[in-house]
Amino acid sequence: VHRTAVKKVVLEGVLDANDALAQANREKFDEAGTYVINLMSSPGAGKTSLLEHTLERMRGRLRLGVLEGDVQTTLDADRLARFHVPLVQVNTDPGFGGECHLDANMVRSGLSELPLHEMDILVIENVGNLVCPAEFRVGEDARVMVYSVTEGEEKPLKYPLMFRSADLVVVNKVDLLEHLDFDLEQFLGHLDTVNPGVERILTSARTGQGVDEWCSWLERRRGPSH
Ligand SMILES: Nc1nc2c(ncn2[C@@H]2O[C@H](COP(=O)(O)OP(=O)(O)OP(=O)(O)O)[C@@H](O)[C@H]2O)c(=O)[nH]1
Ligand SMILES: [Mg+2]
Repeated sequence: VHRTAVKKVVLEGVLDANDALAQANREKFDEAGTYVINLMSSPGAGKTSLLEHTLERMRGRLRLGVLEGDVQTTLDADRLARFHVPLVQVNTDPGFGGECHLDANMVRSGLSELPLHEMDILVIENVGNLVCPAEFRVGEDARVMVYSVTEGEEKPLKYPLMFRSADLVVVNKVDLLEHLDFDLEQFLGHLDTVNPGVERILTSARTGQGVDEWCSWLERRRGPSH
């Protein structure tokens, strides 16, 4: 019990420091008029695949930029380079000790590489992880969680913070539903248990299903004059 109490105090201190930096990021985004999405999921749910569709469809509609967060490699940024949008990769290892999430300070370090004033929307692709990213605000306007139907119906109950803190849940890989025992209604029921009525969009980054709806959501959220 004693050890738990000590750990909690330390974590609260870390989160307070993070919140102050998140607020500083927030002010930068507001000043530039950039709407910011924190895109989170477990590893491999389809964040980068969805971004590939998004950058393709949004060409000429809204000016997007991407901050890619990964423990290592520039593989995701390399996949997005062909869209020629402002793009920066932030690696949490070695620069930040291999953290399993982006925090406000790591995002701040990436912002110096991005022309915020030329961007209507910045998408921050967080490190693939269903726990840590939800604990750290980075100054975002909205949190979008990508969930893959291959992950199992019970995940909202087991990882409630991530599902509860999402403004939108993108339910991806629905093209695979016919091959799985996955019970979509049961999953949506669990989702409503932890985050009642949260917005949801069913997508497939394989077939493109739901991508238009997702892009419309983005445009609506950003609004005409952010
Ligand atoms: N069948 C199917 N496969 C998908 C879909 N979306 C993504 N994938 C595949 O899932 C794998 C992981 O996709 P990514 O887009 O790299 O996932 P991610 O969330 O960016 O992964 P990390 O950044 O490593 O956390 C790839 O092999 C994709 O081709 C989908 O809708 N349907
Ligand atoms: Mg990715």
